[in-house]
Amino acid sequence: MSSLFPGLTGGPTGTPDERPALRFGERSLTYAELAATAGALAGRISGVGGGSGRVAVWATPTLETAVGVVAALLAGVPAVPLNPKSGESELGHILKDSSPALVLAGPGEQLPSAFGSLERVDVEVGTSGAETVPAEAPDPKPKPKPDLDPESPALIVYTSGTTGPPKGAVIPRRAIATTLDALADAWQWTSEDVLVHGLPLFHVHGLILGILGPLRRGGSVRHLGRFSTEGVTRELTDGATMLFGVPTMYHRIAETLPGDPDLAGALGRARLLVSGSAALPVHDHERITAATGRRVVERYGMTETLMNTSVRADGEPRAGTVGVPLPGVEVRLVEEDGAPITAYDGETVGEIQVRGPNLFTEYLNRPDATAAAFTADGWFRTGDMAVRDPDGYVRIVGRKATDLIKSGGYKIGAGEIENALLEHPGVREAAVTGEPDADLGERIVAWIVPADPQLPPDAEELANHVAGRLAPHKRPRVVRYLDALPRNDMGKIMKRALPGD
Ligand code: MCA
Ligand code: AMP
Repeated sequence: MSSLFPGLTGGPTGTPDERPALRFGERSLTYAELAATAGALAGRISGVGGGSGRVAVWATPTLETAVGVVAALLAGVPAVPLNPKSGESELGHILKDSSPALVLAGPGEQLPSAFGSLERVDVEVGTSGAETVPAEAPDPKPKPKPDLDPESPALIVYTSGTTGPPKGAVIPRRAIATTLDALADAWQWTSEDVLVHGLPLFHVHGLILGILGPLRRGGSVRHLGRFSTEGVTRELTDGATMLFGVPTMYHRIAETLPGDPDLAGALGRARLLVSGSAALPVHDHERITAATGRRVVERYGMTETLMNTSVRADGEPRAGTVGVPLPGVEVRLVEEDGAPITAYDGETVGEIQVRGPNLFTEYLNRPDATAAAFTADGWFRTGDMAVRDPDGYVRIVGRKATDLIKSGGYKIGAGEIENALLEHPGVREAAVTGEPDADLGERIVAWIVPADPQLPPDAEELANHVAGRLAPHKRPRVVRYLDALPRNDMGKIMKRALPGD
């Protein structure tokens, strides 16, 4: 397989040059600088020992994270991006499950005690021209290891299920290359494009699409560090051509637009505005189009499948749909019993199943879960429910599992939050649901039976408890107290019977 990044390793675009590759705030790297910096680090971590041969990456929204991941990919060493706000129990689980040989982190980063004595390698990134080229890397064109199998693991990305702790989706090099090339076709994405976004770098959206995407195209990315409408305005006014975001970000844009003509002007200049990770409500689509004259394009993906469908840049934009299957991706809808649905009638609802080179390989250490996720003939069961319009546009209408919550574009399993809540001494019983939220899509609601009804733990305490164990985005935003949870004859909690749910 050819290199993941022809612009870094030589190829049709030639030797790495002075074109911009990455920019985070005031700090940036050209292709030549990135090739030298990541190439030197790749040499250092190539063939890491320690059993698994994997490296963890402390995935802050920084240049160091991008360089660390690129170095791992150049070295052919699987990288495990870690949410730097992971709580102790989630981080402990991921480190135990993925058993990295070392962790890559920015020089100033304080790592939590969960890392124990794990070897740490600082990602040193100078950003002023010649200083960035380490002496030991005279060749400005790092050679990818020649024996890199397209099926070999590139990244292990942790994703929540309905119950239990997150699972590590093993994403091969082949999936990254094919998904990014399919998106290039759908979006007419080229080396001329300058992407702006403020997405986290420990998930597929921000890392694979948002960092590796521009680098594979030979274009550039400007990361905002943290999403803000001001940052979007600044970068789109200053030459950026594309914006990626989750619906919460577009909702905040839609809310800001009426009083912010500069933001409207900046969005109006963009070549492509893309939303994904959750459904963008039609109302937000409409408000953005009314204020800017531009339509937001939605694409549909998953950690396990990377990208499946998209509204094409050269296709008819249609709010409320996720477009058509990407080149090379087979998408079908099936009945409850697995029978394929042949209707393209905009009405018949079925589960989306996907097959193609964009798929992950397996869940790390979870052959049971991997087997359950695929049909006998290799279709991946997404759990998303959809209909298809007569011209093939897919409309997602819901999700099979009520125990999966999408909040701010993050997938969150009800079970892992319930388990965390049950570890609080003031909680006797707990159930977690998602309820509609204009900003987050869904907000996490915790239903609690307190151990002592006279002294129930307050909402802030429970939110902090969950944030500290799992991650802040998994904390309940609302806590409701009950005397008992509704249960069926088998003792199973009946979430649909919760008041107001
Ligand atoms: C609040 N904070 C706390 C607590 N409460 N920290 C500790 N303990 C607490 N109790 C902190 C937060 O960490 C955060 O810190 C700040 O307060 C604000 O938190 P919050 O209100 O939760 O966040 P927000 O700023 O409102 O975030 C909205 C957001 C975010 C920016 C849209 O949800 C986001 O980045 N979403 C992106 C999700 C994503 O990338 N999903 C892709 C996966 P601080 O201020 O330091 O930040 S899906 C995927 O990859 C598939 C393939 C796909 O299709 O794309
Ligand atoms: P994750 O497991 O975090 O990768 O999230 C994947 C899930 O996000 C999918 O299974 C969908 O439920 C949801 N998703 C992603 N993109 C979209 C979209 N454009 N519209 C609706 N849901 C989406």
